[in-house]
Amino acid sequence: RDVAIIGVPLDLGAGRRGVDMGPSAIRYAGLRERIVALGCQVRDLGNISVPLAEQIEPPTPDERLRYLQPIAHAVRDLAQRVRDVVASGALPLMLGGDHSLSIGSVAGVAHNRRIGVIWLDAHGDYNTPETTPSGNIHGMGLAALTGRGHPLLTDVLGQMPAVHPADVALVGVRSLDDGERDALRASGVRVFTMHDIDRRGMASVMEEAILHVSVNTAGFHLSFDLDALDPNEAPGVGTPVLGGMTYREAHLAMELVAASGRLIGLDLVEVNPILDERNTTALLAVEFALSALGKRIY
Ligand code: DIR
Ligand code: MN
Ligand code: MN
Ligand code: MN
Repeated sequence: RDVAIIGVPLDLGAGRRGVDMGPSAIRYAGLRERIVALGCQVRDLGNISVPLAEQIEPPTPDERLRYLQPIAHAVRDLAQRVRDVVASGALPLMLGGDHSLSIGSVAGVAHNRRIGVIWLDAHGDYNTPETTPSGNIHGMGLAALTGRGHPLLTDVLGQMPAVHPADVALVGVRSLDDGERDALRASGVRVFTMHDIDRRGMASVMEEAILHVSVNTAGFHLSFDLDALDPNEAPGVGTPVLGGMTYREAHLAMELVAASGRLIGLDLVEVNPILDERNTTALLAVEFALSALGKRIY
């Protein structure tokens, strides 16, 4: 299997600075060598070029869509790169960066075909400019991909929506804004909260999620926000929420992803080295990537 790594040092979509250093931290944790050790051919395509908050003036022309223009530009760039990677037969692996980058990665993977999406997250990322409490675009990514939000975000590669809500599963949720919850309920997205994981166990939840996103699709993209994990295990994230997945649960989820044989793209996002402890969260991100790509101990 061929893997192409793309870094997206974007923090304009998040409320806190620092996730722009996520790609470096994940690379430093040994990502490339360790994927090579699995027997994959790996190309690191470097980073997408993204402006710094300090370079942009005025910072917020629209308080409900902070940094819309530079984010729209970055996700378009990314989507084109990802589309080319997919055409070359490789699996694109994105390193973030805030979760708004997935608007580009998923649009690229979904280009000219029907795909499923599994969105692992403490949050729904289903806000629109009308419902957002923060104006942060990283809280709007999944909504944009299913056709809700500003046209610069919903129509990245000329396919609207990039993904059908019925082909999406959201797993690990435990923090939703009020308007976001209503939109999600009406959307047709399949939602598995931490409550479902507690009651049913991760294996049952992930098996259903994988089946849901695999029916009549070319495969699924996994967008992994590291804040899906419990902050006690993954402290290096900008918006921690108590009550998250354990390392064991997330690891099992990745092994089920690998076993499905249907993974066609992977994002590892929201790693914030400023808030991390000795690169713990980046190291976890690498572990999860390896398991999702088929690493086995026996
Ligand atoms: C909150 C936080 N729902 C917002 N969102 C996210 O600002 O829209 N944090 N995604 O990671
Ligand atoms: Mn997210
Ligand atoms: Mn999140
Ligand atoms: Mn379905």
